[in-house]
Amino acid sequence: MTDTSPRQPKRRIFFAIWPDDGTRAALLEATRSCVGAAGGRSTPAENLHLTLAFVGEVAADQLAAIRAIQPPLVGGFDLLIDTTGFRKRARLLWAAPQRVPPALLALESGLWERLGELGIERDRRAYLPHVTLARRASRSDVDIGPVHWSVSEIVLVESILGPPHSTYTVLETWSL
Ligand code: 2AM
Repeated sequence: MTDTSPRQPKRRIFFAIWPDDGTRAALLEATRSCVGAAGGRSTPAENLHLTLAFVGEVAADQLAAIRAIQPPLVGGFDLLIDTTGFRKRARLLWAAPQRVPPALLALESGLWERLGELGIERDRRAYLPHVTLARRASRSDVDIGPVHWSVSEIVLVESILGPPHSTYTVLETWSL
């Protein structure tokens, strides 16, 4: 018998802040020596981003509902990327703001509130906003110059896993 309800292919998605060309160039410039010193597999320039909410794999109907979300309009804000860190187990080198703006946290929690209404629960890990610079890296203690990142929109992104790297496609953009 023909299966009339084929399994929907799932898509891996997340909400993020994506740098514009100028911010991306500044991030690259500020982190070049740090990434060079840490070795490993550096994030391709076009993949640099800061994740707001990682949703994971969703079916088509769930994706449609997520695309229709109205994110909390917290207004534009500035991020100052001025530190780096290292996640030992994943050997992941990241850059981050030392001071996390309240608007960023409001955005993240507001998104999860809306996702919760769609039955999507967040994982329990604390939110640590960061830009992944390299994987399989070694620890680097090189400081980075501050990068001013003016945030005025957020995006919903689809991730297709590599190798060698994930490919990211912006599905939706919202102005803050
Ligand atoms: P990472 O770079 O620190 O691994 C796309 O994969 C984006 O979602 C990346 O920014 C990635 O963060 C993040 N991500 C992947 N899996 C995740 C998970 N289980 N929880 C939170 N963020 C995740």
